[in-house]
Amino acid sequence: MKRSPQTAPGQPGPNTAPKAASRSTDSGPPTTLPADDPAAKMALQTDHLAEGMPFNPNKRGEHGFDNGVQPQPGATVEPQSRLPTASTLSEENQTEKTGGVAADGVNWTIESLDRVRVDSAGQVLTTNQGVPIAENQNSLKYGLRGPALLEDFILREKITHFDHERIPERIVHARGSGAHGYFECTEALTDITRAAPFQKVGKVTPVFVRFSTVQGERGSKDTARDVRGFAVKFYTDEGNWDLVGNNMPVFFIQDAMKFPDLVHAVKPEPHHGMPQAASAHDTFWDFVSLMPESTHMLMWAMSDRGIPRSYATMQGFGVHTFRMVNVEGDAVFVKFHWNPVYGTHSLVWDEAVKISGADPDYHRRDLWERIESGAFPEWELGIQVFTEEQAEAFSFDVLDPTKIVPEELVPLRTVGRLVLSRNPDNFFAETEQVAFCAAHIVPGLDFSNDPLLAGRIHSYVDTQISRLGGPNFHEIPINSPVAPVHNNQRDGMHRQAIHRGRVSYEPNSLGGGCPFQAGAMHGFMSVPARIQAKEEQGKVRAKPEKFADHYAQATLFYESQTPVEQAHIAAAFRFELSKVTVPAIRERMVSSLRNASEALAAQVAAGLGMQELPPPMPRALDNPAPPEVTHSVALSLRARPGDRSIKARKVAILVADGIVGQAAKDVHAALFSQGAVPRFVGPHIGSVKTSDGVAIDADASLENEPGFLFDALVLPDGDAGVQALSRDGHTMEFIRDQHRHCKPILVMPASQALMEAAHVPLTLPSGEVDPGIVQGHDLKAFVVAMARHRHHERETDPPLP
Ligand code: HDE
Repeated sequence: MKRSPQTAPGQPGPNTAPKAASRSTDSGPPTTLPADDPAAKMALQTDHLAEGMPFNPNKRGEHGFDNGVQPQPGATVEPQSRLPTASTLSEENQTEKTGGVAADGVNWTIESLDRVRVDSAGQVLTTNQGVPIAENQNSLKYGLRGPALLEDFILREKITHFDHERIPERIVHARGSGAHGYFECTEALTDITRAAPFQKVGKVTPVFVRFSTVQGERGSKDTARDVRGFAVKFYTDEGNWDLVGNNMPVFFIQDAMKFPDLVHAVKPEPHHGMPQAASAHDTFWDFVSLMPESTHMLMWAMSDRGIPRSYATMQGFGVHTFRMVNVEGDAVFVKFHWNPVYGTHSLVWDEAVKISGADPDYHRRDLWERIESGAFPEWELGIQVFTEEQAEAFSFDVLDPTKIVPEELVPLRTVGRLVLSRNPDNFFAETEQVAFCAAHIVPGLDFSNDPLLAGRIHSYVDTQISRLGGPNFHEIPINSPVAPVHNNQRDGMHRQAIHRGRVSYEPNSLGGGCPFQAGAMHGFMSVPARIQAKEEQGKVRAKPEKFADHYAQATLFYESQTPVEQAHIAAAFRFELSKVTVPAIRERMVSSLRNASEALAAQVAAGLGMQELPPPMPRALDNPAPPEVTHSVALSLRARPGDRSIKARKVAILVADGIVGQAAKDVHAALFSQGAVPRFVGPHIGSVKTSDGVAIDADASLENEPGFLFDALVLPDGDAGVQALSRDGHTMEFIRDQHRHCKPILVMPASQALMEAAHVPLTLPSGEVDPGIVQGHDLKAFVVAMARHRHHERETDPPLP
């Protein structure tokens, strides 16, 4: 890997100042950032670049015959540095693993992408054949007012390429966002696997990660209630390993045979194409209520896990049971878990609904901004390792993807960490064209016989062939391994490799026998996994007996939630089923829920106005084995609060003419220094006349960034300012939403009046002190309140009037 001359690998670069995340991709100049901050520099230099061209000086010259035959070169402005013309700040950010500021055109993470990065700064416009284009404003015509000419190859090339700019979106997981980073091994696993990333403590493997929703189309909202994809491509020394997982550890179905049915049921209904990015409709609930094995997954999807606050605050899971294999060929079973360092945090439903309107890119923006500001998302990799013999004894079947292995039964071992440290340069080239595949594993890993996994092993390559236009999608830079590729596969659409020689078969002598098979020591080996011959092991379409227990782990999940989480699950079922137009489907679902939890079923039924509960659904298994674990703390989101920092959390500081400027600035500086993202929000963007003459520029307005987009709220001091704010209905909505969504609020003395005007109580419904509302100027207490994220004790269902 190339390194910048200033910095040795692994050493912090010159750019060591902590980059608190006070940057935003939306509204307002970040005038409050220190001038040496890369984000501030980029904003300032971008502004200068734009200023350098106050109008289009070529416009006049586009008219008339004489101008037409003598076009002028386009106007250009020299950027002050490479910053304003780069896609991202990533090369300015340093991490202890990837070193300091990268040299021009160098990625710290995946060097193999460098050869295809294009930087047009200072370059002349050309056709795809590299021919310089003299004039890019008009098509070629016969005379100024005459017909356009077919010979205009420049126009035709441009339009033809444009006509084919879109490619088919993914069948599922169409909506997604990705980032580069690295995986670092923190515990060597040589005893159980020869997989390259786990061979040495400190070993770094580059990765590309794509997060996604499942149901919605490519342009759909980020905050839909849905499962999230969590797909990690490891560019290992021995080829690419894709761990294509989700943010929930189980799935709706047990066999690949049912996947098209599930997806058809959850996607928009085929007659009218509605609803978009939502499971709250007839066909989904019709299907799942006829498939009781989905009950466990429904619990997860209806929990707050279905509406994460951020990709950085959700867990990831490999879902299926996999195998690890050591050099001796001994295999163990393994489950993969990604645990976020920032903790597991979610939205509340009302907030998710509102965000989807105000900012459909909420998660995409959040991921981008975290990485640009250096608040890199990070996860620990935990594994659960168990033997085939142990698995035999479990009450459930480890091949069943609707079952977890409780952490109380097989504890988690933390063996590495994943850090996302670089945004893609180009969304299409990287995030859209990345092709994950459940079949991509490397020596030292292997599959289990999970029948859902088996279908996936086939499916992913197949879908890429039509989505990415042929069998050579592995050569698209984002997909190509850093390990060298040598085989006798040839030709096909869009082939990049230029193979030398005349040999494309094996065995051969004309190529000296190369490329030759690697053999057991170096090559990928499947675990023989011999099954003792049994009479019933002929060809069969059926499931193993233990798969028939559909409810024990649904019950385990529900019983392991805190009361607040349980209430949210009930509310989600109520909401989703209330959207179902067929009463019999609602009843069927409630009858199934009775087998998982009578209390939940009763609450849901009451919420749906059912007079009486339907009888419990008949079970597929009369006497399931008693579960080993009946309560698992790890299943609650509360079990992983994270590092309790306030890093990357967005805080609105309301401002208006007449507020006390210094107090607002002090809060801003204090929050900024702890890595939060404070933003001044006023009735309009731009300058605010404070009572003490301290200059403040509002970054955002009450209108363009409503309250529910922020994690916390600061209400200012200064009577005149408070009065101005209280005359604006937006302020009232802002405060009410913050309160309703259980977020921390700092109320400076004059703003008591704002709370009153918004009819927002300073105490809890019980009359006790609301720990999420901090009065006065007590910033320390406010930061403590923020570290808790939300104050659910404030919540009522329905919300306060
Ligand atoms: Fe996928 N899945 N899936 N899936 N899946 C796809 O591949 C499929 C399943 C998952 O960010 C598709 O490239 C079948 C489970 C993620 O690009 C497709 C079955 C889990 C992503 C496909 C499953 C996943 C996909 C669509 C049942 C969690 C997005 C486009 C046998 C462990 C990856 C594509 C990205 C994408 C098929 C079930 C996760 C059609 C047939 C279970 C995260 O190939």
